Amino acid sequence: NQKVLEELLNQYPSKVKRNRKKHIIIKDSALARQEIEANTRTIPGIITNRGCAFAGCKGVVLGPLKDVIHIVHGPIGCAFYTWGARRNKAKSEDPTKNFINYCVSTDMQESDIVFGGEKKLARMIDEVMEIFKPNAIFISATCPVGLIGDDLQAVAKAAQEKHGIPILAFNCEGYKGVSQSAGHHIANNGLMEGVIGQGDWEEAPGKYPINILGEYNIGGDSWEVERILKEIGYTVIAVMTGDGSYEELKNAHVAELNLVQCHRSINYIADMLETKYGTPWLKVNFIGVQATIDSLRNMALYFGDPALIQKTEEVIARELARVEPILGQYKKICQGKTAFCFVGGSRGHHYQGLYAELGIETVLAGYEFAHRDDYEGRDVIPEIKLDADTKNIPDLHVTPDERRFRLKISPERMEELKKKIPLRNYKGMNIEMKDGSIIVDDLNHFETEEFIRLLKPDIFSSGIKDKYVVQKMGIPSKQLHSYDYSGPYAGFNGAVNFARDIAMAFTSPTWNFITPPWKNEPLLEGTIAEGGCS
Ligand code: CFM
Ligand code: HCA
Repeated sequence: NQKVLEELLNQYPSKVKRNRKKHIIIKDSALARQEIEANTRTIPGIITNRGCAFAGCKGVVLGPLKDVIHIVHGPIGCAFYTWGARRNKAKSEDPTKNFINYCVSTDMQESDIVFGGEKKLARMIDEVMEIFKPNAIFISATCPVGLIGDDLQAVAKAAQEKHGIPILAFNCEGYKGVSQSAGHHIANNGLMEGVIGQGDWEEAPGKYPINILGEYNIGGDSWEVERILKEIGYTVIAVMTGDGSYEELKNAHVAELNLVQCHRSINYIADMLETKYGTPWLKVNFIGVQATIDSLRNMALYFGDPALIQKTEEVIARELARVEPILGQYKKICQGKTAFCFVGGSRGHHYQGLYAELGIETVLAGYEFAHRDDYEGRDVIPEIKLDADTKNIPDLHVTPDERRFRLKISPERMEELKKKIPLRNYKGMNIEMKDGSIIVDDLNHFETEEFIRLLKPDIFSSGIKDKYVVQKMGIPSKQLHSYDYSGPYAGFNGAVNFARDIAMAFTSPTWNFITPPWKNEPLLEGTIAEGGCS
């Protein structure tokens, strides 16, 4: 693979080669450590898959909150981009409080850019109040708003006084960071300051109260996770933010444990909740059968109640007996195949376990916008150099809540448990990858095509921006962002759905009609002779 990589990099101009080289590694466990460059600026024009800070804030973290009206202050294209494409599902007991299908925007025009958009935004808030009466309004900024200097915070404050509901403004202009990741951080800070802890609950309404962080209910994932957890006996206080709501989130402080599924997008809140309320967080992964089982066992161990541990084992045994025979059938089709697994900030890692369960080896993986700790593990955090782009979004200064801070477990028990379960910890993707596999940060379209040509995977998984290019190369492509209109893929039922969809991708007769370019004869044949023309 070293040769493959050299061949690829040599096609770049030398400056680009120097840059990209730092973002690509070939896994070699003989080396003490392998550092990867991540969370730095993309080379302009290289055709990255990354999105912007607005996408990370409004589109990813805030957007799924269903009882909130999300106003996109900006040109209509930015709002349109976040309208339903992510497939974060939501249903509500009260249908008048589920706004998930709406897309609300100030639709800024040239005149607003010239004369300012604040008045238009204030009018829009009045209109939203008249039509929807939401539990809260969130305003998200797009690039031009920051460039012309509209004061969102002032508009939000005045409107909040006028209408008497929480109105929060997020300065998540697209250019605020090098990717979606900056937007996650901005959203985390805003939710922590303006939502979590605003409720008046002093204790949880049921046993084993937990929050699920970094679970966005894409294709119904969180419904499957909640099905399992509720059956075991957990009380889910809030999901952040899949099928979530302002109403749930404001009481999230009463949980005894915070689960973290996608660490990249929400580790900031997980840490802040521990500092403020004394609630530890546990890294979980509900993608894949074994990962789901491990997560359930770790949770039971944290609470340490024998009845809970027993119920956990009962549910695991029953679910396994149900799904294993079905998975076995699909495995026969998938066994021995290879995959590329390139997704945003955590799925590039999480889906490898599920692929492996089907007998599929991941030969190339990476993230669009993850940080070094998502690749190399949390231990590396103190070494990460903070550049100006990162410092752009400061960490909130959080202190223990005078009234509500309570250590949920003693420091001794914490130390003991940390040896057994990933409390406050995650290991990173690289550790689990096989020697010789390729790890790429911020993969671009040129590298996608080149790596496919060189490694010829049986399946490619990424997003909408590269899916069709790859399928035209004759390789089935599974979107691991939107799940291609399918899902859920989490939990036990999700593993079955995923296996079915992947097996279907391999067996589809479509591929008989497409010949990959490298299997074709040269497009031009013949000799060029001087003189004649016939
Ligand atoms: Fe987390 Fe996500 Fe992901 Fe992400 Fe995203 Fe997404 Fe993703 Mo698309 S929060 S980092 S910013 S798991 S939207 S639900 S699929 S890139 S890998
Ligand atoms: C985003 C959202 C996205 C895009 C997916 C894709 C998602 O980054 O703004 O490129 O296919 O999951 O919907 O990541």
